[in-house]
Amino acid sequence: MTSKGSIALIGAPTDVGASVRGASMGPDALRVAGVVEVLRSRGYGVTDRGNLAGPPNPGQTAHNGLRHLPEVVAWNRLVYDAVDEALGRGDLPLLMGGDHCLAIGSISAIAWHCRRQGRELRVIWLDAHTDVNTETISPSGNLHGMPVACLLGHGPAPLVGWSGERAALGAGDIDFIGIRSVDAEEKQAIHTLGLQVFDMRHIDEHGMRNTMSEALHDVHENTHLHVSFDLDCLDPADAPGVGTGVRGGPTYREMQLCMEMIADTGRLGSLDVMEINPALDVRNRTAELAVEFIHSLFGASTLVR
Ligand code: B3U
Ligand code: MN
Ligand code: MN
Repeated sequence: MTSKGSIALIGAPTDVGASVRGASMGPDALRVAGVVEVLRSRGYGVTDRGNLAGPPNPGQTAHNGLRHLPEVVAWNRLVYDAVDEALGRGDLPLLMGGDHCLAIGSISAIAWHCRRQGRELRVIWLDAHTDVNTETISPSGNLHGMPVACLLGHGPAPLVGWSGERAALGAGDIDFIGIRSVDAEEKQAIHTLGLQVFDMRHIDEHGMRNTMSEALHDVHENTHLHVSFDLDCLDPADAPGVGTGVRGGPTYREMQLCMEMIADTGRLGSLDVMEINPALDVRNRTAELAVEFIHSLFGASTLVR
């Protein structure tokens, strides 16, 4: 197969934004599960850029509604630079987390590049949670519950404005899929901001096919599609290796269809694979599942070559 383009794997081994330790081992779990081989089998050139080296997890409690803010800023700065460099080289960046706070750095760098190139950024946020808390409303102070707020221009000042504008994303630029756990004040924020949330009830009532058709309906040839995949989007029965699993996620088949429909757009430009926690997993099942979904996201399907 001729090369379709090149993918840069970026490992960000940290859990500074999470409530539970262990997501720092996610990048190696994905490597062990064969992420490089699967992408190569799809005809991509793959360079594993190795792991970023940021500060350790100090294991502190929240200060002023935020836990580990300096460490979260430092890790996101490293992620921003690595994603920026990959995009500058013309590679498709695949961020291997690490907890979901790191999406601030990756999506800010992508937004900056999209603006420079006159491309429209659309984000598909696959998660059990909406991650739109801020320091004033978060019940936990954990920054992995706040990346969307930061990207919309509403988080703590040191994590806002990285894309060169106050907001890396407008409310209409992000679609949430698989949501089933939203904090009380977060719910308020979703309505105030006017976010498009396809929760599990929507998927139950309309099916994954209609849900994804709706989410992807305005993707066009100038769209850069970014997928931010939190593995806790899946049902914990299938994906036990996550820190904050919530019962009642999409089935394996539904998630495969979701990935295939994204692949069909041909507009996938970048990917985050987040929150895999090998310390809580069973024989690396969650990383292996992630790799199967990555396979579909990059175009594997039963009958189409
Ligand atoms: N909404 C809760 C829980 C949570 C959000 N994201 C994850 N967990 N992974 C919070 O702490 O903000
Ligand atoms: Mn998340
Ligand atoms: Mn989540």
